[in-house]
Amino acid sequence: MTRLVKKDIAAMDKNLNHLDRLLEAVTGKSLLEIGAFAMGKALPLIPTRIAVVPITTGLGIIQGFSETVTAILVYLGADAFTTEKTDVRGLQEAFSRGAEVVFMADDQTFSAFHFKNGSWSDNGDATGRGFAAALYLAAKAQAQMEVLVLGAGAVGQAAIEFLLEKNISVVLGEIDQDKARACGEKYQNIKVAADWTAGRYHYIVEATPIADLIKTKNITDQSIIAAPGVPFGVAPAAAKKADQIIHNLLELGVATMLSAIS
Ligand code: 2YH
Repeated sequence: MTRLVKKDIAAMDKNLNHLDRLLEAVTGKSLLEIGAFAMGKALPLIPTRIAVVPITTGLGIIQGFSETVTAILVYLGADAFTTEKTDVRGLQEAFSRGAEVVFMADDQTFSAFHFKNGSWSDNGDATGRGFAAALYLAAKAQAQMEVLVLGAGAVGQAAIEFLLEKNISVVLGEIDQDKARACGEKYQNIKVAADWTAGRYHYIVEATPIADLIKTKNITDQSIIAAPGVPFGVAPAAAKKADQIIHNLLELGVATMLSAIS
């Protein structure tokens, strides 16, 4: 799993409005509306007080990570703050300042927990659903649409689940044969592609950790690609050729997590 670095999140808080307008232009919905749609939630969400707790374990704090998550939540209308203390002291601070929800991430997992209503959300799941929802909206839910999901990890599987719930045909592209077989058995209504590279797919979710995986020959000029993968999985020339690219590193995942726990 790829860990975000400081430069991934630098200036993210200042670009939220720009990203929101961009998403609206492509999908017809705002960041929060996509997140709510991904989770089948109605807006406005039930208000709650949220703390984001920095976690020092493993490789430690990513400078600006918690503050950026807080900025995204505040942008989305939530009452959110970053705790001054970290780890268990940070949790104490969260509760002593009246938080009902805690967002926190270590090197593997980024989760949100609602300690009052008992719900919780994993960033990988939320990201997969959020990007699949954005793609579905951008494609205007074309009848007969078929989506190529690249990657059978947590993000890819969550995307598959969302698309199957919407009765969309899913084709999985996964380089690891064992993973591909296991995923094909888990979701019996999907096809597993023997070769996805011929460029016949208009709608793609790129959920692998492979940089520049998608090349120009793999897509059409009508392709819409939702690319939550880190690093970015679309080669520069392919990104230019595609009709639309939906890509952001944290924002849509956080919006979907907020919707999930509300
Ligand atoms: O970036 C990450 C992991 N790759 C989890 C991603 C889950 N999809 N973690 C962030 C670590 C943050 C750090 N512990 C902090 O600053 O609190």
